[in-house]
Amino acid sequence: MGILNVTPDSFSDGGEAFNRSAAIEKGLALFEEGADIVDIGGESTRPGAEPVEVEEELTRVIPVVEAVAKAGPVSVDTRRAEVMAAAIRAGASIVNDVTALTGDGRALEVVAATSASVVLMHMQGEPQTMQVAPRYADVAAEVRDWLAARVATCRAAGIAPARIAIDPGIGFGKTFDHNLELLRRLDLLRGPGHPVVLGVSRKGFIGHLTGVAAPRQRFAGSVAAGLWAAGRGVHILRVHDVAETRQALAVWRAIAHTM
Ligand code: HH2
Repeated sequence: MGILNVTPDSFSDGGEAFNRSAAIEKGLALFEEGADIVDIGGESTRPGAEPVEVEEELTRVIPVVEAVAKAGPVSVDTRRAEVMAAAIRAGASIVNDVTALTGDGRALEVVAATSASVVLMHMQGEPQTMQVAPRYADVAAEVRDWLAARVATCRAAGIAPARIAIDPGIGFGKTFDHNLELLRRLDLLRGPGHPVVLGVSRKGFIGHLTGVAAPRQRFAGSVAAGLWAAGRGVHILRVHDVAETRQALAVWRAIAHTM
């Protein structure tokens, strides 16, 4: 899953594709690099980010979804039911929601009424405050149980199990230690039987580990974490550097599958 942020302030690539035609071009390039899905978002969810108005989010995202979805599968990274509905009408086939359809009272019914798939991500708290004091007794078990409960709610609302994927939400209301513990125990997430999505690309824990302050320079650390995750059964990696990740996965897969 290649990341396309149509935002001025994303932590990792802020402003790079804020212009509409640049965003469309980048989305198409991600498919050419080998992305199976392009994930399009119009609101930054980095720690401390300010929410954007729904009209602004629609203006940023919908024309880009419409153009990029002609070239391949598109997911829309949003917490707003109105944006989900409009993006699905514009051609998105997946809703990627960092609030797991809890952030908007209408999100569950909007997704259930369509044939779109959904990525349910775990987050403790809200982006504005989530890194203030994240707390868990057992982070991996709690994240797994919370996601299993969200899956049950989605299924009860009429979303077929085959349409649901789960994501532990690395960096969303988690300390450095919580992130590492979640990555170490990724196998726990295979319990509920849904595809696992993971976003580690350029994230803060890599900077914390390596001292690399600039997110764009965290590529090697991102690939290391991605390969670790692939080895633990993660199905979908949400990444900025698609071609390089593809290359790393091809090598890993050839070795791992011939052992
Ligand atoms: N991480 C980000 C945004 N959306 N969605 C899923 N499913 N999993 C993630 O880990 C995830 C996500 C944050 O990364 P990015 O989009 O690069 O930055 P920003 O939130 O600043 O737009």
